[in-house]
Amino acid sequence: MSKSPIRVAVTGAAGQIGYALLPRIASGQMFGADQPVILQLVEIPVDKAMQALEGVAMELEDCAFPLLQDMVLTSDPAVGFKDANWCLLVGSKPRGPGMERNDLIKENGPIFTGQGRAINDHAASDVRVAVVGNPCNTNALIAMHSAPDVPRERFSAMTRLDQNRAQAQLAAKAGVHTSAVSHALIWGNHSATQVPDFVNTRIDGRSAAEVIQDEAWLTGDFFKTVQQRGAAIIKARGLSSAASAANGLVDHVRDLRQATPEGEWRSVCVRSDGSYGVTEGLISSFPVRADGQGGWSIVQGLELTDFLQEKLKATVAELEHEREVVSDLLG
Ligand code: NAX
Repeated sequence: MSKSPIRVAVTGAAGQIGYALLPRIASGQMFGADQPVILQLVEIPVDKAMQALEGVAMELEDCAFPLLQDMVLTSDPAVGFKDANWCLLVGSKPRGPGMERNDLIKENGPIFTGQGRAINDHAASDVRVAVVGNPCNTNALIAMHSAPDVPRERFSAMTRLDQNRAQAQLAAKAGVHTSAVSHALIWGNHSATQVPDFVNTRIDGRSAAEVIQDEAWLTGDFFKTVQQRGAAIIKARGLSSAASAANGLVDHVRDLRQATPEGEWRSVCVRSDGSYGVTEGLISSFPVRADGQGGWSIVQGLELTDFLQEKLKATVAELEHEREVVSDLLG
Protein backbone atom coordinates (compact mmCIF):
# COMPACT_ATOMS: atom_id res chain seq x y z
CA MET A 1 0.00 0.00 0.00
CA SER A 2 1.39 3.40 -0.85
CA LYS A 3 2.21 5.87 1.91
CA SER A 4 -0.04 8.83 2.58
CA PRO A 5 1.45 12.10 1.33
CA ILE A 6 3.32 14.51 3.54
CA ARG A 7 2.81 18.23 3.23
CA VAL A 8 5.93 20.27 2.61
CA ALA A 9 5.68 24.05 2.80
CA VAL A 10 8.40 26.04 1.05
CA THR A 11 8.65 29.82 1.39
CA GLY A 12 10.47 31.88 -1.23
CA ALA A 13 9.37 29.17 -3.63
CA ALA A 14 9.76 31.35 -6.73
CA GLY A 15 13.32 32.32 -5.80
CA GLN A 16 16.58 30.84 -6.98
CA ILE A 17 16.91 28.20 -4.28
CA GLY A 18 13.24 27.32 -4.63
CA TYR A 19 13.74 26.68 -8.33
CA ALA A 20 16.60 24.27 -7.66
CA LEU A 21 14.94 22.71 -4.62
CA LEU A 22 11.37 21.94 -5.65
CA PRO A 23 12.16 19.34 -8.36
CA ARG A 24 14.39 17.54 -5.88
CA ILE A 25 11.62 17.34 -3.30
CA ALA A 26 9.02 16.35 -5.89
CA SER A 27 11.28 13.61 -7.29
CA GLY A 28 11.71 11.98 -3.90
CA GLN A 29 15.27 12.98 -3.10
CA MET A 30 14.41 14.66 0.18
CA PHE A 31 11.76 12.37 1.67
CA GLY A 32 12.39 9.11 -0.13
CA ALA A 33 11.48 7.44 -3.41
CA ASP A 34 8.27 5.96 -1.96
CA GLN A 35 7.00 9.07 -0.16
CA PRO A 36 4.32 11.11 -1.97
CA VAL A 37 4.39 14.84 -1.29
CA ILE A 38 2.06 17.80 -1.47
CA LEU A 39 3.97 21.03 -2.06
CA GLN A 40 2.63 24.15 -0.40
CA LEU A 41 4.40 27.04 -2.05
CA VAL A 42 4.49 30.39 -0.30
CA GLU A 43 5.51 33.69 -1.88
CA ILE A 44 4.98 37.36 -1.19
CA PRO A 45 1.72 39.02 -2.23
CA VAL A 46 3.27 40.80 -5.19
CA ASP A 47 2.06 40.09 -8.73
CA LYS A 48 5.52 39.51 -10.11
CA ALA A 49 6.36 36.95 -7.42
CA MET A 50 3.03 35.12 -7.67
CA GLN A 51 3.28 35.05 -11.46
CA ALA A 52 6.79 33.62 -11.25
CA LEU A 53 5.49 31.05 -8.78
CA GLU A 54 2.82 29.99 -11.27
CA GLY A 55 5.55 29.48 -13.83
CA VAL A 56 7.51 27.29 -11.42
CA ALA A 57 4.36 25.26 -10.70
CA MET A 58 3.77 24.82 -14.45
CA GLU A 59 7.27 23.41 -14.80
CA LEU A 60 6.72 21.05 -11.90
CA GLU A 61 3.50 19.87 -13.59
CA ASP A 62 5.45 19.34 -16.77
CA CYS A 63 7.82 16.99 -14.97
CA ALA A 64 4.85 14.66 -14.25
CA PHE A 65 6.57 13.52 -11.04
CA PRO A 66 4.96 10.30 -9.82
CA LEU A 67 5.31 11.38 -6.17
CA LEU A 68 3.88 14.89 -6.52
CA GLN A 69 0.25 14.64 -5.45
CA ASP A 70 -0.79 18.26 -5.34
CA MET A 71 0.42 21.85 -5.11
CA VAL A 72 -0.91 24.82 -3.23
CA LEU A 73 0.24 28.28 -4.36
CA THR A 74 -0.34 31.08 -1.91
CA SER A 75 0.87 34.35 -0.44
CA ASP A 76 -0.93 33.65 2.84
CA PRO A 77 1.26 31.83 5.40
CA ALA A 78 -1.88 30.52 7.16
CA VAL A 79 -2.76 28.67 3.95
CA GLY A 80 0.80 27.76 3.11
CA PHE A 81 1.56 26.18 6.48
CA LYS A 82 -1.83 24.50 6.91
CA ASP A 83 -1.25 20.94 8.13
CA ALA A 84 2.37 21.13 6.94
CA ASN A 85 4.67 18.39 8.24
CA TRP A 86 7.80 20.22 7.16
CA CYS A 87 8.19 23.98 6.76
CA LEU A 88 11.25 24.99 4.77
CA LEU A 89 11.72 28.71 5.34
CA VAL A 90 13.84 29.78 2.39
CA GLY A 91 12.31 33.14 1.53
CA SER A 92 13.69 36.36 2.93
CA LYS A 93 14.68 39.79 1.71
CA PRO A 94 18.09 40.07 0.11
CA ARG A 95 20.62 42.55 1.44
CA GLY A 96 20.12 45.81 -0.47
CA PRO A 97 22.85 48.27 -1.53
CA GLY A 98 24.57 49.86 1.45
CA MET A 99 22.60 47.73 3.91
CA GLU A 100 24.44 46.59 7.02
CA ARG A 101 24.02 43.11 8.46
CA ASN A 102 22.10 44.61 11.42
CA ASP A 103 19.64 46.26 8.99
CA LEU A 104 19.16 42.94 7.22
CA ILE A 105 18.49 41.21 10.52
CA LYS A 106 15.94 43.86 11.46
CA GLU A 107 14.29 43.81 8.02
CA ASN A 108 13.91 40.05 7.96
CA GLY A 109 13.04 39.45 11.59
CA PRO A 110 9.34 40.33 11.32
CA ILE A 111 8.89 37.86 8.44
CA PHE A 112 9.86 35.10 10.84
CA THR A 113 7.59 36.23 13.67
CA GLY A 114 4.64 36.09 11.25
CA GLN A 115 5.69 32.74 9.84
CA GLY A 116 6.42 31.32 13.29
CA ARG A 117 2.92 32.28 14.45
CA ALA A 118 1.32 30.83 11.36
CA ILE A 119 3.25 27.57 11.88
CA ASN A 120 2.17 27.53 15.51
CA ASP A 121 -1.48 27.99 14.60
CA HIS A 122 -1.86 26.01 11.38
CA ALA A 123 0.86 23.40 10.84
CA ALA A 124 0.56 19.68 11.58
CA SER A 125 1.20 18.55 15.15
CA ASP A 126 4.43 16.83 14.06
CA VAL A 127 5.72 19.89 12.17
CA ARG A 128 9.45 20.41 11.71
CA VAL A 129 10.99 23.67 10.59
CA ALA A 130 14.24 24.24 8.71
CA VAL A 131 15.40 27.80 8.09
CA VAL A 132 17.61 28.79 5.17
CA GLY A 133 16.69 32.46 4.68
CA ASN A 134 19.45 34.62 6.13
CA PRO A 135 20.46 35.36 8.81
CA CYS A 136 19.19 31.81 9.20
CA ASN A 137 20.26 31.11 12.80
CA THR A 138 18.61 34.21 14.18
CA ASN A 139 15.57 33.84 11.91
CA ALA A 140 15.13 30.32 13.27
CA LEU A 141 15.39 31.73 16.80
CA ILE A 142 12.66 34.27 16.02
CA ALA A 143 10.39 31.65 14.42
CA MET A 144 10.94 29.34 17.41
CA HIS A 145 10.01 32.07 19.89
CA SER A 146 6.93 32.94 17.83
CA ALA A 147 5.66 29.35 17.93
CA PRO A 148 5.40 28.57 21.65
CA ASP A 149 3.25 25.47 21.12
CA VAL A 150 5.79 23.78 18.87
CA PRO A 151 8.54 21.92 20.74
CA ARG A 152 11.80 23.84 20.42
CA GLU A 153 13.78 20.90 19.15
CA ARG A 154 11.68 20.95 15.97
CA PHE A 155 13.48 24.13 14.76
CA SER A 156 16.74 24.04 12.89
CA ALA A 157 18.80 26.19 10.56
CA MET A 158 21.14 25.12 7.80
CA THR A 159 24.92 24.82 7.86
CA ARG A 160 24.93 21.65 5.77
CA LEU A 161 26.05 23.61 2.72
CA ASP A 162 29.00 24.93 4.74
CA GLN A 163 29.79 21.39 5.91
CA ASN A 164 29.79 20.19 2.29
CA ARG A 165 32.02 23.09 1.30
CA ALA A 166 34.50 22.26 4.07
CA GLN A 167 34.50 18.59 3.05
CA ALA A 168 35.24 19.50 -0.58
CA GLN A 169 38.07 21.91 0.34
CA LEU A 170 39.77 19.39 2.62
CA ALA A 171 39.49 16.65 0.01
CA ALA A 172 41.02 18.88 -2.66
CA LYS A 173 43.92 19.87 -0.40
CA ALA A 174 44.62 16.26 0.60
CA GLY A 175 44.30 15.06 -2.99
CA VAL A 176 41.57 12.56 -2.15
CA HIS A 177 37.97 12.10 -3.24
CA THR A 178 35.37 13.84 -1.08
CA SER A 179 34.13 10.43 0.05
CA ALA A 180 37.43 9.94 1.94
CA VAL A 181 36.53 12.94 4.14
CA SER A 182 34.12 12.15 6.96
CA HIS A 183 32.87 13.90 10.11
CA ALA A 184 33.10 17.33 8.46
CA LEU A 185 31.80 19.86 10.93
CA ILE A 186 30.76 23.49 11.24
CA TRP A 187 30.30 25.24 14.58
CA GLY A 188 28.39 28.43 15.32
CA ASN A 189 26.68 30.89 13.02
CA HIS A 190 26.01 30.48 9.30
CA SER A 191 27.98 33.62 8.53
CA ALA A 192 31.53 34.74 7.91
CA THR A 193 32.35 33.86 11.55
CA GLN A 194 31.40 30.18 11.20
CA VAL A 195 33.99 27.70 12.42
CA PRO A 196 34.94 24.86 10.07
CA ASP A 197 36.53 22.20 12.30
CA PHE A 198 39.65 20.62 10.80
CA VAL A 199 40.60 18.69 13.92
CA ASN A 200 37.56 16.45 14.37
CA THR A 201 36.99 16.07 10.63
CA ARG A 202 38.66 12.94 9.33
CA ILE A 203 40.40 12.00 6.14
CA ASP A 204 40.58 8.24 5.65
CA GLY A 205 39.77 7.93 9.35
CA ARG A 206 42.51 10.26 10.67
CA SER A 207 42.21 13.87 11.84
CA ALA A 208 42.33 16.21 8.84
CA ALA A 209 44.90 18.32 10.72
CA GLU A 210 47.21 15.30 11.02
CA VAL A 211 46.80 14.28 7.38
CA ILE A 212 47.20 17.77 5.89
CA GLN A 213 50.03 18.90 8.22
CA ASP A 214 49.79 22.52 7.13
CA GLU A 215 48.56 24.59 10.02
CA ALA A 216 48.95 27.88 8.18
CA TRP A 217 46.65 26.66 5.41
CA LEU A 218 44.13 25.13 7.83
CA THR A 219 43.85 28.23 9.99
CA GLY A 220 44.21 30.59 7.03
CA ASP A 221 43.06 29.77 3.50
CA PHE A 222 40.85 26.83 4.49
CA PHE A 223 38.99 28.87 7.07
CA LYS A 224 38.63 31.88 4.82
CA THR A 225 37.57 29.87 1.78
CA VAL A 226 34.77 28.10 3.65
CA GLN A 227 33.65 31.27 5.43
CA GLN A 228 33.72 33.36 2.23
CA ARG A 229 32.56 30.77 -0.27
CA GLY A 230 29.13 32.36 -0.65
CA ALA A 231 30.72 35.70 -1.57
CA ALA A 232 33.11 33.98 -4.03
CA ILE A 233 30.14 32.37 -5.79
CA ILE A 234 28.30 35.69 -6.03
CA LYS A 235 31.43 37.21 -7.55
CA ALA A 236 31.81 34.42 -10.10
CA ARG A 237 28.17 33.81 -10.99
CA GLY A 238 26.63 37.20 -10.35
CA LEU A 239 24.08 35.36 -8.21
CA SER A 240 24.27 33.62 -4.86
CA SER A 241 24.55 29.86 -4.42
CA ALA A 242 21.36 28.12 -5.38
CA ALA A 243 21.96 24.55 -6.62
CA SER A 244 24.41 23.84 -3.81
CA ALA A 245 22.13 25.52 -1.26
CA ALA A 246 19.17 23.42 -2.41
CA ASN A 247 21.40 20.35 -2.23
CA GLY A 248 22.44 21.35 1.30
CA LEU A 249 18.81 21.54 2.32
CA VAL A 250 18.02 18.13 0.83
CA ASP A 251 20.93 16.77 2.90
CA HIS A 252 19.84 18.73 6.01
CA VAL A 253 16.32 17.33 6.03
CA ARG A 254 17.54 13.80 5.33
CA ASP A 255 20.10 14.18 8.13
CA LEU A 256 17.32 14.94 10.60
CA ARG A 257 14.91 12.27 9.35
CA GLN A 258 17.26 9.33 9.03
CA ALA A 259 19.29 7.74 11.80
CA THR A 260 22.87 9.04 11.62
CA PRO A 261 25.27 6.16 10.90
CA GLU A 262 27.04 4.87 14.03
CA GLY A 263 29.94 7.07 15.16
CA GLU A 264 29.17 9.90 12.72
CA TRP A 265 27.56 13.33 13.00
CA ARG A 266 26.18 16.07 10.79
CA SER A 267 26.32 19.85 11.16
CA VAL A 268 22.93 21.20 12.13
CA CYS A 269 22.02 24.52 13.75
CA VAL A 270 19.85 23.66 16.74
CA ARG A 271 18.96 25.25 20.03
CA SER A 272 21.98 25.22 22.32
CA ASP A 273 21.69 23.48 25.67
CA GLY A 274 24.97 25.12 26.72
CA SER A 275 27.17 22.39 25.22
CA TYR A 276 30.74 23.44 24.34
CA GLY A 277 30.19 26.77 26.10
CA VAL A 278 27.65 27.96 23.49
CA THR A 279 25.17 30.20 25.30
CA GLU A 280 22.02 28.27 26.06
CA GLY A 281 19.06 29.17 23.88
CA LEU A 282 20.98 30.37 20.82
CA ILE A 283 20.51 28.50 17.55
CA SER A 284 24.03 27.39 16.75
CA SER A 285 25.66 24.78 14.54
CA PHE A 286 26.77 21.64 16.39
CA PRO A 287 27.71 18.06 15.66
CA VAL A 288 24.30 16.41 15.74
CA ARG A 289 23.15 12.81 15.65
CA ALA A 290 19.59 11.93 14.67
CA ASP A 291 17.87 8.82 16.01
CA GLY A 292 15.68 8.21 12.97
CA GLN A 293 12.52 8.72 15.06
CA GLY A 294 12.53 12.51 14.87
CA GLY A 295 14.84 12.99 17.87
CA TRP A 296 18.40 14.28 17.81
CA SER A 297 21.21 14.98 20.23
CA ILE A 298 24.38 17.05 20.29
CA VAL A 299 27.49 14.87 20.20
CA GLN A 300 29.46 15.43 23.40
CA GLY A 301 33.12 15.20 24.25
CA LEU A 302 34.82 16.50 21.10
CA GLU A 303 38.14 18.21 21.75
CA LEU A 304 38.70 21.67 20.34
CA THR A 305 42.12 23.27 19.98
CA ASP A 306 42.75 26.72 21.47
CA PHE A 307 42.43 28.19 17.98
CA LEU A 308 39.04 26.58 17.37
CA GLN A 309 37.82 27.50 20.84
CA GLU A 310 38.72 31.12 20.27
CA LYS A 311 36.89 31.11 16.93
CA LEU A 312 33.89 29.44 18.54
CA LYS A 313 33.75 32.20 21.15
CA ALA A 314 33.75 34.83 18.39
CA THR A 315 30.92 33.21 16.44
CA VAL A 316 28.89 32.79 19.66
CA ALA A 317 29.45 36.49 20.42
CA GLU A 318 28.04 37.29 16.98
CA LEU A 319 24.98 35.12 17.63
CA GLU A 320 24.46 36.86 20.96
CA HIS A 321 24.71 40.23 19.23
CA GLU A 322 22.14 39.16 16.61
CA ARG A 323 19.83 38.01 19.38
CA GLU A 324 20.20 41.41 21.02
CA VAL A 325 19.34 43.19 17.75
CA VAL A 326 16.04 41.28 17.51
CA SER A 327 15.30 41.10 21.24
CA ASP A 328 11.99 42.93 20.74
CA LEU A 329 10.83 40.06 18.51
CA LEU A 330 11.57 37.32 21.00
CA GLY A 331 8.62 37.96 23.28
P1 NAX B 1 15.94 34.87 -4.02
O1 NAX B 1 15.96 36.34 -3.80
O2 NAX B 1 16.20 34.32 -5.38
O3 NAX B 1 14.52 34.31 -3.57
C1 NAX B 1 13.93 34.65 -2.36
C2 NAX B 1 12.44 34.52 -2.55
O4 NAX B 1 11.84 34.70 -1.30
C3 NAX B 1 11.87 35.59 -3.50
O5 NAX B 1 11.11 34.96 -4.51
C4 NAX B 1 11.00 36.44 -2.56
O6 NAX B 1 9.85 36.93 -3.23
C5 NAX B 1 10.65 35.42 -1.50
N1 NAX B 1 10.25 35.99 -0.21
C6 NAX B 1 10.73 37.11 0.40
N2 NAX B 1 10.06 37.33 1.53
C7 NAX B 1 9.16 36.34 1.64
C8 NAX B 1 8.15 36.04 2.58
N3 NAX B 1 7.93 36.84 3.63
N4 NAX B 1 7.40 34.94 2.39
C9 NAX B 1 7.58 34.16 1.32
N5 NAX B 1 8.49 34.39 0.38
C10 NAX B 1 9.28 35.47 0.55
O7 NAX B 1 16.92 34.26 -2.94
P2 NAX B 1 17.58 32.80 -2.91
O8 NAX B 1 18.85 32.85 -3.67
O9 NAX B 1 16.56 31.78 -3.25
O10 NAX B 1 17.99 32.73 -1.37
C11 NAX B 1 17.01 32.63 -0.36
C12 NAX B 1 17.64 32.84 1.00
O11 NAX B 1 18.60 31.83 1.28
C13 NAX B 1 18.39 34.17 1.17
O12 NAX B 1 18.07 34.72 2.43
C14 NAX B 1 19.85 33.73 1.17
O13 NAX B 1 20.66 34.65 1.88
C15 NAX B 1 19.74 32.41 1.87
N6 NAX B 1 20.86 31.49 1.72
C16 NAX B 1 21.18 30.70 2.78
C17 NAX B 1 22.17 29.76 2.71
C18 NAX B 1 22.47 28.87 3.89
O14 NAX B 1 23.41 28.08 3.78
N7 NAX B 1 21.77 28.94 5.01
C19 NAX B 1 23.00 29.60 1.50
C20 NAX B 1 22.36 30.14 0.27
C21 NAX B 1 21.58 31.41 0.46
O15 NAX B 1 22.47 32.48 0.41
